[in-house]
Amino acid sequence: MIQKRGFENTVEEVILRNTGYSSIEEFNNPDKDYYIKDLDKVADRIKNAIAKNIPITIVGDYDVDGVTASSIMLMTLKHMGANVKVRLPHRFSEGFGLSTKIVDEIDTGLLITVDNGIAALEAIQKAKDKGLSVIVTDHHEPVFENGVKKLPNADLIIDPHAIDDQAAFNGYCGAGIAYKLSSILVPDEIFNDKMSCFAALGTVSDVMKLVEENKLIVRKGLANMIKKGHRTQGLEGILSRQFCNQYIDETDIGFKIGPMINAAGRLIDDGAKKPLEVMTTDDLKYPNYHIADELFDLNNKRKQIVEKALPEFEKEIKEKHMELDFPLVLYKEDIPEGVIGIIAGKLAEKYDKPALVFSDSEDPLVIKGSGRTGSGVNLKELLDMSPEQFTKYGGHAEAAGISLLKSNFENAKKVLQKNCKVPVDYVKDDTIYYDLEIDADNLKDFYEKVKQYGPYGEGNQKIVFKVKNFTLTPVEQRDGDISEFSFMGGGKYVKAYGQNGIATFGETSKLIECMEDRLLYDVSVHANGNGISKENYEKLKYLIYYYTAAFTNEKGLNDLFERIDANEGFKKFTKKTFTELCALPSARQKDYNISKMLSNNKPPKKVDVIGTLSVSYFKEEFTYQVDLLKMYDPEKVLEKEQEKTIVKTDKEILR
Ligand SMILES: [Mn+2]
Repeated sequence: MIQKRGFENTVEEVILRNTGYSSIEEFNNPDKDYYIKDLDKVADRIKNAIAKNIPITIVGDYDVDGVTASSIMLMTLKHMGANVKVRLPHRFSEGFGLSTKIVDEIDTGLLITVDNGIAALEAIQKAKDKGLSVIVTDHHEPVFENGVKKLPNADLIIDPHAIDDQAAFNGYCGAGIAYKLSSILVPDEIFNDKMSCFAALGTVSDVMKLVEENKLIVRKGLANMIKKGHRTQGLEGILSRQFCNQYIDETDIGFKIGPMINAAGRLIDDGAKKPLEVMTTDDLKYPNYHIADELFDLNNKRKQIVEKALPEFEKEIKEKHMELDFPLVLYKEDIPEGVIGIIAGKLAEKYDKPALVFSDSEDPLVIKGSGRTGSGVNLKELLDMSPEQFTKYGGHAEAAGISLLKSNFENAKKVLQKNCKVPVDYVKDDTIYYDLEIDADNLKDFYEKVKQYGPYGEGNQKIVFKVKNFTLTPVEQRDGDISEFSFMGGGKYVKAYGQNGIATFGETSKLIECMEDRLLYDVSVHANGNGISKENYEKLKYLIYYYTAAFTNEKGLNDLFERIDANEGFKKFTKKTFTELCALPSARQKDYNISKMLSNNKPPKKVDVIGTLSVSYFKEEFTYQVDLLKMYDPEKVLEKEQEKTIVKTDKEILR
């Protein structure tokens, strides 16, 4: 089913509905003073400590927000000449945030927490007892005991989320707060630009609402991420590894950059220090793409682990007839704790029911699990029904972390399945909703407006638009020309959907130009006349995957890779091979499918299109890309429904 959501008729009306503001002026609020009380005091305290050469230890966290917050604080204090180091918690052996174990390691000086600390009452008391000064900067919930809020015994606390009326806005992430502090401590524009990149990464990755100052932080960060000299050299390396160094949008953070920063911390106990080290490196000569290679490889490894484990779980579900289990409760040894949440999420989505996935922990008697909801079940409430089953648990309605005795797994599973019920009002909804119907001739105005109100994501969801009677024209085919595949295809991809606006509008040609540069650079680095190393060959495969993903289905890609392996092999791989391969039909299968579909319906063919728009930062401008949710012949809509012809977007394929 396809249905209009709401009665709104303009972009502004949809924005107000989605964000809950009563007027566009209030949503924009360009001159609002985003103060945080006590931030000056914190700044003075830090300046004092530096003046007296007091050692400073920053304690952050291992997720993207924790690492970016730590990066900001570390670089800021170093810039000020501080004697400073960072200690990130070890994911498996220590768990989240500041612990008494970490406090034990710090002999003297000033301890500053970022993205954690508000709930570390015991550890902070211990630090104070040892004579340390403690500054907490955090955005998490405080501890409540018998309904009474208990704050840590720190010298100063910044947590607008935990402390009422501490700030004009209380939705910052850890990196956002670190960024605010950094802006006071180092009022240097270019330095501040570099820090804004980290703040934007933390804000989007921690799924903060993209309103108020968060909106401004993310805009600023995205704009700087594509500017040489306004991002650290290390971050540039990370961005370039994901092809986001020249143009980027907010979803790239969530799907490409964030996962790469997270990967090391997911797989290695103290892995989070790797992205910290990379991101805070800023003294290399450009280009520096290689410095992020380790993170890139770890992220691929993380993907491989998930890709390998997922079918194993699915097989078990099938073999043991667990399809009707509700929730799914599964255990498998040897799966890194850091990826079980990803697996639980994928299973929950696939089976549309809650999924709890367990694997071994550092303690042989205890297994650790991660739960994700499905069918509208509140996971927190479910776990609260049988706390005696777990050694530790926590979380919220959608996601939870659980530890339990290995010997109690089967029993806990039974109890969970007995207690878990589908909420009575839950109905699975496959309807594709759109917000606005746009006339094909007005697309350009629509894009301009969409751009104004971004970034989109949490708290400001993308506007889904429908264009009726869109004119499709067949795709031209010019095989063998390198400028014709890949991102040149990006332009073509768009072109395939009509010439009324999308194709001819935007900065597609410039985008093509810059992608071509990147492509040729990568090919020349990885493949010279003497072939390439096996390691670089793997990277090159990924490049091909990336460049062709917009057109290629899974089978097409596999065909392509098989062909490379069988006929060429990495030893013979050259730029020429690359060019030839890219011209192969299998690399362009989706392109062909679209062409076929179009030529079967000799032009001009009118279709209805439902999609969202991605607005990427590019140089001083923007580029636009349509993420297609559905394209259908309105006359054959029923037939199409049955065929489920939802065309995947690049992002879905890459995911
Ligand atoms: Mn956070």
